[in-house]
Amino acid sequence: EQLRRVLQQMPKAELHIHIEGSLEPELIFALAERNGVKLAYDSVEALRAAYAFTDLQSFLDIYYAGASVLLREQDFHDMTAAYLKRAEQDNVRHAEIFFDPQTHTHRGVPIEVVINGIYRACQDSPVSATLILCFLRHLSEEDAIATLEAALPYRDKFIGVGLDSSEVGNPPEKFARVFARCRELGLHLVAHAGEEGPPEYIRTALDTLKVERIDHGVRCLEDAELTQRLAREKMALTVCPLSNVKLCVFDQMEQHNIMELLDAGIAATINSDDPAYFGGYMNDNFIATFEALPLGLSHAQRLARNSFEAAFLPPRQKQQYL
Ligand code: ES4
Ligand code: ZN
Repeated sequence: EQLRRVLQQMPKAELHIHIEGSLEPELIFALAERNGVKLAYDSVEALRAAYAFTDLQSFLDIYYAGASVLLREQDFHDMTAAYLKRAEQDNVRHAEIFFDPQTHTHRGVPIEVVINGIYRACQDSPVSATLILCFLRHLSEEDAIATLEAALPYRDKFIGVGLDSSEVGNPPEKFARVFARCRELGLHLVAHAGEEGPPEYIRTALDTLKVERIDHGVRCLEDAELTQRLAREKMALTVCPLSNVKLCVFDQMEQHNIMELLDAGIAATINSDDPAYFGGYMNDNFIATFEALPLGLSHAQRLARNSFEAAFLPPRQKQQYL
């Protein structure tokens, strides 16, 4: 119908995409072949059949296994180019792309291979694209600090840092020192919080890490005071509806709280998170959400506007979309 066309055609920014989560099974097998990497699955179909997740950790185990085929700069380039091509089809005009260097450096891949491959694809794309380096929160803060140091020769190739991987038991304050250092360096700061973790993690991400956006954040509604604060401070949440359903944060899309977030005055955005694993890219997320919930044209316009307002773009580049 008409709303569907509006959702597809409207210009939008994607602010929560893990580039390793855009690796489609077909590309995983092609790269495994190219690099002589042995996979634990016999076929594309067998791999895809394993994408039945019960929680965040059950997904992360398969996601890190999939990333094991990435060895050369060209591999990182090809993965990123494929994502950007797909994003362009969804009328994504700007993408802020997460990457997980520790997933690769811990396998012996040099960080410059990771950064240079991803960055070159961004430069070659008609979609505006910038990079956010994420620290794996299940690893130590010392490891995060060493990763930051190793990345600093490439400081001009990423605009910010984030925090991802296993949330529960790894609260934001575990990374207080490395985020303080990143803040001094003038990097933008974001963190996953309130996906599986409690509202308190959202509060410490704001107060201790001083992040500028919250990734997910959907559990904020369990805390009325925090909800009001997020609205008052115009703190953007990068919500990922298909991800939340696949990882059982919500049982079904009909139970998703994005309409409540918007109606509470929170600057929520819609994003794809790990589109190759969760069943869809940007427009798939918009359409699935709007089919399941009584959202209308004004919500669509609000979500698109929120995505550009929350983007880490210079005012002039933003204004052409606002
Ligand atoms: C992630 Cl959905 C999600 N949550 C936390 N960390 C992640 N890394 C990739 N996808
Ligand atoms: Zn994420």
